[in-house]
Amino acid sequence: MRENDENECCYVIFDLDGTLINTEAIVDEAVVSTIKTMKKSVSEREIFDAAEDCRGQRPLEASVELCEKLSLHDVVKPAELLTKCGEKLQWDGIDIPDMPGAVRLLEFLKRKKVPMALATSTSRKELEKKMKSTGRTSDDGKHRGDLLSYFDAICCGDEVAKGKPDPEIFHLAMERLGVKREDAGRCLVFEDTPHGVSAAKAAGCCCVAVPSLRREKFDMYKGADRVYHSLMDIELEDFGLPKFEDWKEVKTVEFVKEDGDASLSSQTRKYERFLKLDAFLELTGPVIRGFGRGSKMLGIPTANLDVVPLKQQIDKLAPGIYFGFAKISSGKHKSTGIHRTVMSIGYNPFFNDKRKSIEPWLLREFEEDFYDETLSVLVCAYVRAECNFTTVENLIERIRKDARVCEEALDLDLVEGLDSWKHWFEDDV
Ligand code: ADP
Ligand code: RBF
Ligand code: MG
Repeated sequence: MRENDENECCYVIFDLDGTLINTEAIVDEAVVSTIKTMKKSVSEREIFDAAEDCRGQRPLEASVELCEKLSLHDVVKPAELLTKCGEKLQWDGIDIPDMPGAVRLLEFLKRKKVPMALATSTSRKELEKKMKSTGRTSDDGKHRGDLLSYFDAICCGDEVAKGKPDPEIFHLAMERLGVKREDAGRCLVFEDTPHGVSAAKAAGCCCVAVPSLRREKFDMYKGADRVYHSLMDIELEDFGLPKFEDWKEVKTVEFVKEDGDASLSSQTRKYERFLKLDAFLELTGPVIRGFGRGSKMLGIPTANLDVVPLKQQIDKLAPGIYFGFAKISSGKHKSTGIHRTVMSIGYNPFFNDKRKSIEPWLLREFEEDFYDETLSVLVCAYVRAECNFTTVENLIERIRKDARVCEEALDLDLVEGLDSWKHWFEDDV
């Protein structure tokens, strides 16, 4: 962990893949089309399901598990499957989504005039392909090519002799930002892999890790000064950088520091808080069956939605706890109105689920269940990262607190921008 020393960061260096952009869905597509040509008897849905279950491992490990799950041993070996999928991956002409929170972070640092560099292992040519604007735009109306416009320096893998974990690329980034070697500690590096963290630390930089390999042991990142679940959770002021101004406090719900929370910012926090999303997100689908844990173990029923057809949408969100609104738009409970909801979208670390789930708890009582009916959820605000708990009572208490954050924020009209979703509130209720 970072010592509370005078090293105040005033430069920021970013890794690209897995840190700022998300290539997961594109890799999935390549995997599906590769396997489809090898084994006709497996359906697309089976492959997507298996891919979802193998998520977050290193490529070869994921390939081994995929081959087992889909019984591919008679048609291909894991290493060969990997090569074949690699050949399918064409970056040009594809719109690659941002990692959740990436644009918010880049925009904020740019506005605060913090010099930034990109230090990517991708070659210049590959980078150009990945960044090529396809004419398609993301939610905020920006072309992908614009991502590069945030940086004062761009360093690619083919500009250095040794790749990460060697520090060379960070030395190059520092040189281009005009930072002397002895001032390396003034650079804050964002990385998603253990190799990247080693490289940044070997260069003498301050480094935060935001692991995208979910099953990587957290101690593989122990060289990092801090590990976060997503870019949404970064506390820039802990590193001497300007503090984000968009969190809103809920002054009726007291903040209690979790055991082992070493962040400096949490020492001074008094209240729970939430972050309104730049773009609200609508998630619609039939309510599916989960493990039945919600009501039985926690006394908190959650109306689960299927993650596979909603993958593209939930990729826009960091795994975590959110709140918003829900309505049931088909089935017996249709037209029961708009309900406030607090939900977890993620892997439920307390239960160590392999697969992501979307679990909205509607903040009202229902006399009977509504499986298979269509639920539409409007996700409006982020509350926190998912966490583990030592006891089930602590988990329950925390979920109930999330509900209070939601109730207070909505009672006090603290979430702006609901007007532009008028149609959603008026249709079908
Ligand atoms: P599962 O693991 O199958 O999701 P849960 O114990 O979480 O089981 O129960 C969820 C089901 O309970 C939902 O699918 C829904 O039909 C019903 N339900 C009843 N009240 C609520 C509520 N307030 N919020 C969410 N779901 C509810
Ligand atoms: N599960 C966790 O493991 N960690 C959490 O931090 C967590 N937070 C939750 C917050 C809310 C608002 C809700 C509705 C659920 C949360 N859960 C969390 C998920 C819970 O484990 C899940 O709903 C049950 O396992 C039922 O499947
Ligand atoms: Mg549930």
